[in-house]
Amino acid sequence: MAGSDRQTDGEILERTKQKTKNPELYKVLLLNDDYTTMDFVIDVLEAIFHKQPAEAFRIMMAVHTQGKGLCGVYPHEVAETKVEAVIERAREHGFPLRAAMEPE
Ligand code: TYC
Repeated sequence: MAGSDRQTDGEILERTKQKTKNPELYKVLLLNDDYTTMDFVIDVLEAIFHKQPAEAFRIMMAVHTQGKGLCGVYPHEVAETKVEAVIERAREHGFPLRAAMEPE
């Protein structure tokens, strides 16, 4: 019994050392299209990416003029959830707005 106690202690120490391993990060991008309104894109940037109004406007214009724009950098699961939230909100409003993720 004393032996297995020691082994359990060892595993816990090992886990403590590894728990801060960095998650892989992904960029979430918005893509331009000809049909989604500028106001709706700004709404998405404020509601889903928590941007202030001036920053939301800047990103929207970057997407509009350059084809795509960076909305944020997140761990894989968070990035996936953001992309799905954009597509779902756009679908609810009848817009074809698209989002994508790529490794940082
Ligand atoms: N190009 C759109 C328009 O002129 C606006 C727009 C901006 C659409 C950014 C999508 O991700 C986008 N109404």
